[in-house]
Order: sequence, then C-alpha cells, then structure tokens
Amino acid sequence: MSTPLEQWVEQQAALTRPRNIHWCDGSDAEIARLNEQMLRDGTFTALNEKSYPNCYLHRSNPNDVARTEHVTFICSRNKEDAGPTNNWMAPAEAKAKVGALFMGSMEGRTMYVVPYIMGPVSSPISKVGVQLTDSAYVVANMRIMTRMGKVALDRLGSSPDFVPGLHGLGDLNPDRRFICHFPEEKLIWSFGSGYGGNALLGKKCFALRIASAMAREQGWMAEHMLILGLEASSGKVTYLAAAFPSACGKTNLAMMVSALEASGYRVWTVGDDIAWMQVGPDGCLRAINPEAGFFGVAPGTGASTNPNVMQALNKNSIFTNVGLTASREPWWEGIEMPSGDGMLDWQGQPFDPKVRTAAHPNSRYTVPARQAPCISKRWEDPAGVPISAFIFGGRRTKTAPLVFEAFDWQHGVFVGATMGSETTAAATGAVGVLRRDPMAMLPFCGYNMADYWAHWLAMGRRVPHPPKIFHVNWFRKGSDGKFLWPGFGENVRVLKWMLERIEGKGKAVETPIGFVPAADALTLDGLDISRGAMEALQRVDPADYAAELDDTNAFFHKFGAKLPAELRAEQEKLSERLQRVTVAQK
Ligand code: OXD
Ligand code: MN
Repeated sequence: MSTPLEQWVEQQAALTRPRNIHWCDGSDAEIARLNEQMLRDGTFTALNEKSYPNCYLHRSNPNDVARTEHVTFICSRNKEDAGPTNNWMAPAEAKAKVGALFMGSMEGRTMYVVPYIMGPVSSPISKVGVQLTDSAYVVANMRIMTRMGKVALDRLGSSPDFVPGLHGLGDLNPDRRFICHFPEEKLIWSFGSGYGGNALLGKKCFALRIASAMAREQGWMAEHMLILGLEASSGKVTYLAAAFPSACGKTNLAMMVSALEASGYRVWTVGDDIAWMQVGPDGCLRAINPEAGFFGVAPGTGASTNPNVMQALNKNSIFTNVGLTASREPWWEGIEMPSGDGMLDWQGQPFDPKVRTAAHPNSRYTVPARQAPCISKRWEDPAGVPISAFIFGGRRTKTAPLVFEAFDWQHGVFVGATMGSETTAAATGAVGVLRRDPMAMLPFCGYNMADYWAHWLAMGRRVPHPPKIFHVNWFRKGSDGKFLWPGFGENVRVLKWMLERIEGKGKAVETPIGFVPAADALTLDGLDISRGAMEALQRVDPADYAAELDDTNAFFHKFGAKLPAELRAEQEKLSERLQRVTVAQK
C-alpha cells in the first residue's frame, strides 16, 4: 500500500512527466553530487575554496530576481476570503490555468522530492512540508533553509499530515509565472520562477501564507517576524519578536552586535524572518523559528553593519546575483572590502558602475543559521522561547518617531494594522513608495487581512500574558536628507528601554500615539548624537498623524463591514487624542 505522500508524488509525476524522480535524503553525499552537477551545467560557479569553502555563486535569469506580488494568488473558494489586499483566483481556474503549464513541464528533467520540516526536528510546533521541484538550485537552498530529507520523512511516517507544494521552473517566462496558494486544501503551486521567495516553498508560501491560514483555524500565530534574545547585565535573556517589511533590516537587527556590550547587553539570534507562536503552558506566547538558515539581502551587509553574518557566510553558503571578484570571492555594494580589478557583475559581465551595480539590489546569501556566532543557545528549543514584546517597524523618512509603546494590546493591534513602509527591492515594482503594510504581512497573509486582525484581537484575549507592543522607525531623516539615527548596533539602546518598560521601570511620557521615552530614558552614553537630532527623532507631530489618519481611513475602508469594530474604535480614539493636543497647542 502506498502512503499518501507516495500517491501524491505519483499523481504530480503523471502531470509533469519528469524523466527521473529523485527522493532527497538530505545527506552530504547527495548535495555533493548535486553541486557537481550544477557546476557542470553552469547553475553554480565555485567560489574561492580557501576563503569561501563549499560556497557557490548562482546567477539567475535577470527577469527573475525578486518576489512577484502581482502574480501571487490566494485561491480560496470565495473571493472575499482572500480579501482586498491579495490577488485572487478561483481554485478551479488556477488548477486549469497553471495545471496546463505544469503538464509535461518536467519532460527530460529530474523531479526532486524534497521532504522538509519547518521548525526544530522534535518541536510539537513544527510542521512537515514536501516540495516537488525540477530545480537543483532550489534543493540546495531548501537543504540550508529547512531540516530536509530523511529527518522529515522519519517525522512524517505514513501520515497524510504534510503541506504539499509543486514547483516548476517552466521556461522562466514572466508571463507564465504564477505563485498560487490554496488555503482550504493547504496546497501550493508555484510555476515559472526560481527566485527564493517564489520558489523555496517552505518560506513565504508555507511558513507565512498557508501557515497564517492554519494558525487562524488552530489558534496560533504565523508572523513575518525575527526573534531575538536580549541579554541584560544580570544575564537574564528576554525574547522579543519584530515585524518589519522585507529588506528593512530584520536580519541585521536579529544579529546585531550590541553597542552596549560593555555594560552587559547582548543580542542572541533565534530567527531573522519568520516566527510561529503558540500559547505555552506558562500562559506566554512561545515562538519557534521555522527556518534553519538565513536568506538575507547581501547589499549593505558588511563588517560594521552585520559582523555576525559576515563571519557566518564564509563557508557552506550560496550567493545569488552578487558580483564575483578576480580572486573568485563574492562582492556587493556595502561589503566594506575592496573588490580589486577584474570583477564581474551579477550578470557575469565585466563590472562597469555606469551600466549596473555589481550586485543586484536584492541579491542574497543563503547561510546555515547554526554558523552564526550569535545564534541563541535556545534557537532549537522544541518548546519555543517566551515572547515578552512585539516590535513593529517600517521604513519611514518622516512622521514616525524612533520608538513608541502602544497603550495596550488592542491599541497595539491598531498600530500594527496601520503600519506603513516605503517599498524596497525585495519585490518587483517601484522602490521607495509609501504603502500600508500591516504587521509586515501585506504580501504574506493567506486570507482576508480584516479576519487576520480579528484573529490578532482574539489572540490577545487568549494569551494570559500577552507581549507588550512597540513601534520603531530607524529610518527617519532630518531636513538635510540624512538619517537621524545611526541604527545597527546602536538600536540596542532602544531595545534596552523596551526591556525596562517590560520590567515596569523605564520612564515614558504619553503622546497621542502612545508612550515615548522620557527625555533622559534612553541610554545614550558613548553615542555622538545632538539633542536637536534626538528631539527631531522623537517628535510626534499631530498634523503628520492627522494626514496618516486620513490614509489609514482610506485603507480601512477597503475592508468594508469586515473591519473589526475595535480597530474603528482605536481610529476614533486616536483622532480625539490628536484633536485634544492640537487644541491645547493653539
Ligand atoms: C524575504 C522577503 O526574503 O521578505 O524574507 O522578501
Ligand atoms: Mn521576509
């Protein structure tokens, strides 16, 4: 008798008609063979064996370098269940349209069966997925980003409890590219792209879009959040989870070398992109990182901005769309190392800054998390780590202060729901355009965002000790157009204030949008920042927030009657608080 997995693989093979089927065991011998094969067929270029042992460069098709949100679909039975912020396609239409593309698409190719676990191997919070793909590059990345192979098959046994994902490269024609999610069936179909966020199905497709739908049904949370442990001088570690849109510094924050290390404040990394959280027996939200690696944005990463990842990525790593120096080392803008002469750019052409940057702005490294010197001792704790605070943040040149704390859970959900951020190169489309990106989940929520907010509100009632909620903005600029806050390792100063608030100690003043640190509450010793810059960073301008209210009103309007009444009430309360200060100032 074949297992449900074997039956599904057989059906998909009948559709895609591969020449061979290879069941991945995740072994060293297997990946060595695949790497050899990719070196031979040009998918991989070997890097300097001395300085970057077991590392490879991959240059993708230049039309396939980022997530493609316009061809990402939620295929729920009812359009309303996808909501106004997702693209929707009826399941039958998606099956017909994309099924026709899959038909025979693996002829002459190998179909890899990639069983994987999202989360620590023995954690009850973890889940199994199985991806079928005709891309060896995807297999190599999945081996770093998940617990892949025999270990997952052993966990699954003959159970039908896995999330199936079918992935095919097709001819990489952007007009025949579809990333489809079937939340009722818990199924993923991705066709026509080899880019990580579209093709490593464990990541955005399963761990966020499908998992968010599962989490709502089952009473837990799947969030686009890093998880870090902040160690205080007492040695106690407090865990925080932070949601920022793509390419807004989650990896750098999660792996930060603290500017306050001399006073005993250190940061430990649990995860850099995704958190799965359940209510623990202690009444706290317990979080695991479902991933096993970091798929980080390379440009802007260097010894001063993220020394931890720089130490992690010089072995067993894959680099996608970066430059290649004459000594066969990877190079990107902001790496803080000389490139020397004779560098090739990410398209394999002699580097000419007049033509293009050396690395694509969304070029990536894929690195095993365990290689990071800052990895938390508890990063694979099967019970997860207890989360004491959530941090929301966006890339805002104006309006949002460095940090504020929400008044309570309901207000915090409103703060998350109205988050805005300027777009980045992680997705195709214009960069630097302000858009509302609730909880940094706009591209990743597998169902109607209004139902998602209702789920957040319900979780607040369900968790006996809910995390406090903060909002940060590292990106505010002064009138000279320069960033006001130095960011990176200095961000620990803001985290320290949060810790003090969690412990009921940090001093704060109330503003219409929430509590901000009192004038002397942030530890600024050793930091060269003027009083004027600090004031500008922390300014809450009622006129800016009134404009913000109009924008969020228009955004909320899209959700019609589905918008939770609590969020409308928070909107009104904010409006009243803003009016009160405006009148008082007159
Ligand atoms: C990512 C993204 O790759 O958010 O993490 O795009
Ligand atoms: Mn992300």
